[in-house]
Amino acid sequence: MKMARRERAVSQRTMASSVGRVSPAVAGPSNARMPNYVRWRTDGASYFFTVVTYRRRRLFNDPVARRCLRRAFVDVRRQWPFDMFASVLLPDHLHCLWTLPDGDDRFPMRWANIKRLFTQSYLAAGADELPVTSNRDRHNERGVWQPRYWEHRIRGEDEWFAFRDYIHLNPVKHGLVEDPLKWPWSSVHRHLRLGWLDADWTSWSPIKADIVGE
Ligand code: NI
Repeated sequence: MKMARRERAVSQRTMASSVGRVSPAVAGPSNARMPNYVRWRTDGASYFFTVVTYRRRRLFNDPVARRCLRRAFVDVRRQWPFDMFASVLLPDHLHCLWTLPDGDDRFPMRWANIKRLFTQSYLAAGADELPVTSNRDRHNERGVWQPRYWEHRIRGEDEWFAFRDYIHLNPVKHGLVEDPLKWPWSSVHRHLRLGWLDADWTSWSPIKADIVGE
C-alpha cells in the first residue's frame, strides 16, 4: 500500500512537470507532429471516397440506417479487410479514407458489397425504398444509393492528412454543426482520444473545402 502511494506521488510530480513544460506545438501542417504509427501507409493503395444516397435522401438521420451501415462495414471488412483511417457519416452521404492490403485494389467489389448488405438489412428493417425508373430496376438498384461514387487515389502524405481534415471538418462545411467535435458520427473522436490529433487541431488545420465539393 505504501509503495502504491509513493508511486502515485511520483507520477503526479512527473505529470506536473510535463504540464509545465512548453509544448513544442507550433503552427504547421497537420502531419508535422504525427507519430509514426499514423503516418501514411504506402504498403497498399489509399483512397478517399464519397458515397451518396439515392436522390440525397437523408437516410442516416435514422439510427436504424446507421446501425445497418455499421454492420455492413463490419461484415465486408471481415471478409475483405481494409484499413479505414478516417470516416464521417452525414445525413445523405459519407466520406472515408481507406488503405487496402498490398496488391489488393478491389475497392469496387467492397463498396458493392457494403451497399448491397446495407440495402438488404435496411429494407428488411422496414424502410421504404424510393420509386425507381424501370431502367434502374433492371439493374437491381433499389433506390437507396446513388449508383456511382466518387473516388480519389491518395498520392502522398500531405494529401492523406488534408483529406483526413476534410473528413473531420465536413459536418461544419455542410452547416450541421459549428464545432466538428459536436458531430457524433465522425472518426475525429477516435483520433483525438488516441492522440492522433491535438485538441486544438482546428485552429491550424487547413480547410480544404474545395477538394471534393461534397
Ligand atoms: Ni460532405
